[in-house]
Amino acid sequence: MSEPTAVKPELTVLLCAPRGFCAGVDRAIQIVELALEKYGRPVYVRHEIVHNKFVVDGLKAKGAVFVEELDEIPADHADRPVIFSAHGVPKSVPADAGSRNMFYLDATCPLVSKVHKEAEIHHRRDREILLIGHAGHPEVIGTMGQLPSGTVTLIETEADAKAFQPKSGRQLAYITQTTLSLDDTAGIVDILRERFPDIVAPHKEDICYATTNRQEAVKAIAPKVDAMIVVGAPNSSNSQRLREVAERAGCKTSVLIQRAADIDWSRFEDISSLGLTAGASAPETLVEEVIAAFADRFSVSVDTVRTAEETIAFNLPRELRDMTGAQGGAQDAAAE
Ligand code: 2E6
Ligand code: F3S
Repeated sequence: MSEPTAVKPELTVLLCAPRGFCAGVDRAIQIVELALEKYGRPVYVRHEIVHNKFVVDGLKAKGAVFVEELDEIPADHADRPVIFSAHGVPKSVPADAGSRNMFYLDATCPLVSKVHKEAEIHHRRDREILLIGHAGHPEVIGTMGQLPSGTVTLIETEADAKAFQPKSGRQLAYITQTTLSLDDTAGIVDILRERFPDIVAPHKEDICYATTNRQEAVKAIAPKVDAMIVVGAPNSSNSQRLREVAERAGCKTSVLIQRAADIDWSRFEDISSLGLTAGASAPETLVEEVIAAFADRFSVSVDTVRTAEETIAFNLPRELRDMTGAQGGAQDAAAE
């Protein structure tokens, strides 16, 4: 007699929308792909184009070579294109590439470039600049590197905001990293505003639309589920923030995983509902892989919970624009 088939426990998966790729990530990956198509292999990329191993490995397989610094590019390949990652670079990097006569394409997200421009404007207007962000993150290194060393003061925490002492009597201004926690940043900004009521704020929030929308979606779902999974890389700031947002919204089991193979099943034994989202650099195929892994163990029903619509798209660099059809609705950084 055959064994009775084990009945799988029921699991409702609430799928956050929006999730996954943002317009800046889409554009950055497209820049590498189109550069490979136009210029052949290898194409060099400075730093992970976006913080996702799956994306990086896929591009490596197509002929992209990833380096952390330009001097890792062999001298006999100095004529190959080099692409700067979506996170942005200090001014010294294009200057260095220029002095070596390298051809570069800049995949910096236009919304990061917008923050770079704000920094320059504040500097030109003789303001003392504070950058709210995480030390060591490439975006923070890139933004601080738009101005001479020592010009920008990094504020990471509320304690930093309380301890900050202006270096001068000049007007203060703050800018931020694009992928911060909305709530943490609001706390820091409140302290700065309380201490320095005249501090100049960004015209439009520096935390980008994708960060905002993904955090809002997690906030809506996290209180309703037994556990939350964020698909994303450990070095992805926006993905890490999503995991924290879920935890703070009351979800005790809130886990960041790169892909299905990383799931620690002991943490999901007794759940009947699961929230699922993906950071802005995580491909949808990895979300599908996670759902399939749960479907092997549970009788899964998936409900998408949409909290915002996203239609934004960015123009490609001029050198690559002729390679695709017209990009309806695409815009440059200035338009955002
Ligand atoms: C560039 C700027 C912001 O770590 P972080 O979240 O910044 O980066 P990724 O690559 O995970 O996400 C996309 C991105 C690129 N976000
Ligand atoms: Fe840009 Fe925001 Fe994505 S800054 S790369 S749109 S997460």
